[in-house]
Amino acid sequence: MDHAADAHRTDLMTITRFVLNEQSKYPESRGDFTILLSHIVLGCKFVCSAVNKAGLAKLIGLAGETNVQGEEQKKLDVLSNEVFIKALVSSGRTCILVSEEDEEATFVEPSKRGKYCVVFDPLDGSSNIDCGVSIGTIFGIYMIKDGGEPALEDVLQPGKNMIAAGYCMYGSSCTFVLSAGRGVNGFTLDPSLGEFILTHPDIKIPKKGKIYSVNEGNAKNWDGPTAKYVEKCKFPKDGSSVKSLRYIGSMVADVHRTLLYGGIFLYPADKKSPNGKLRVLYEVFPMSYLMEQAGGQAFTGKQRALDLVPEKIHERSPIFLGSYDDVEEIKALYAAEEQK
Ligand code: AFP
Repeated sequence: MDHAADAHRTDLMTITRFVLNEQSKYPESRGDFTILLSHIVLGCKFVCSAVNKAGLAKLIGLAGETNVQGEEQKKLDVLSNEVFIKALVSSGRTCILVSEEDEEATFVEPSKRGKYCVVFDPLDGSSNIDCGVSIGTIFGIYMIKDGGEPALEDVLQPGKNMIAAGYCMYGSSCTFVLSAGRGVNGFTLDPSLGEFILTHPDIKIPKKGKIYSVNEGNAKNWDGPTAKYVEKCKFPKDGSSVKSLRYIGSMVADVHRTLLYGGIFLYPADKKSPNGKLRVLYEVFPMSYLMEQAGGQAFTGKQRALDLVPEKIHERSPIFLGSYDDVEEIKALYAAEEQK
């Protein structure tokens, strides 16, 4: 009998236990972050359950229609947003919330305020919902700048100032990936326990990968360096192997694969969208933060992604992120273009 393996199987490291362990390394900590995180985790569990039922829900009424009880079905992304806003406000630890779903930032009323600002996309990849492809929630956390009144400047900070970031992927399993600035850890939801269990400790992205991930349908509008990079992935002239193309069109799923298998994810600028498509605060920054924490890199085509200072809450930026060496190659191509 393998007692060591048995002990491992029965000694479950839940996400709350993990964060409490981390917290105990900081004697001055009052547990606010742990409480905030438990509310984010609750939101993710709710969305996971709603996503799992989405196909079934079609039997009793489509989103936007009325179900058999005469209640209107809320669209999953609208519902997810409401759940997260309520969970975050009720944590009593937040002061400003920026959601992909809401044009304006939410300023939490003074009696429920705390010191954290949360930027999030409650359900990213929503065009994939109806065909059951993996989708996810992405979030980043800032600390309010000083003790004064919360202001928009508190969330218009460079990504490097985030104190934590993560995502939850609703796929064949429900996976929560988190970094609070000391590496990246992955947890998988055990549906029978209703708990996220540490399954991917200290994730490190391979230094170089064999996969590139991009929407090639936009190729005719790409700039020189992006076009050259993708050409090299397919027709390398330096003796290196060709790369495989994988593209789901759901950032959480594409980034999750990149983090575990290595490679590069690109959403570049193009002639039609000079700033790319992805949003700085709740797509580019959290994923860049995780990549750097896992030993990879994230680059905008001009600079380190986490150095960007957003001017607007829904601002967009091109992004290239993934394995250290792969991002290094695209950086060299942009640097060469600048020299011209
Ligand atoms: P949707 O939420 O509209 O499905 O967009 C998803 C997304 O923001 C991100 O998750 C994907 O990486 C990216 O857009 C896919 O964009 P393209 O469809 O243009 O490739």
